[in-house]
Amino acid sequence: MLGEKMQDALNKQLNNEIYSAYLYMSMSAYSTFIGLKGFANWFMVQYQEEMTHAMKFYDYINDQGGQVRLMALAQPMTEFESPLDMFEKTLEHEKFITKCINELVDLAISEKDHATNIFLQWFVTEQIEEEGNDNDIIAKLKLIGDNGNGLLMLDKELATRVFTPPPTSGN
Ligand code: OFO
Repeated sequence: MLGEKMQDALNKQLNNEIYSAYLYMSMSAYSTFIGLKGFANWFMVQYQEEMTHAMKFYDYINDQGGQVRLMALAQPMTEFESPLDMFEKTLEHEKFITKCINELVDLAISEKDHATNIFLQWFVTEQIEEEGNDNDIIAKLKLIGDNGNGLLMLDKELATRVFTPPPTSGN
């Protein structure tokens, strides 16, 4: 059973996760436009991952007898200065999501909602990986600098990323 406050906050995070998917789909489209198909693949896999995150919130709200309420999506950015700019914006966004997850945990604790607290722990761990992946790619892009060959090599590496669906339950 979800309290009204917790339900509203989980619905807001459902929207945040769908927005994340939308943002990465936009980055994938931009990558294709500038000829970086590997980057496009990486962001499209990220889009798929974010939709599974959204579905975890969707299923959890339903499983707890709550009401899913979908909201409007903000327009994502469609232009970027460079691949580095895209990943810096990705990291910035993931830091925002980490903050949102931490605030949800704080709320679950203050509401004494143990089930939601346990559900959220998967996301606490996931955010470490999300930020770590972005930091790794940013470090590589900084090393590459203006080197076109380096960029094409990284593009090849990012082309190998494959979507692996996470477990469907909250843990
Ligand atoms: Fe759902 O982790 Fe990124 O946003």
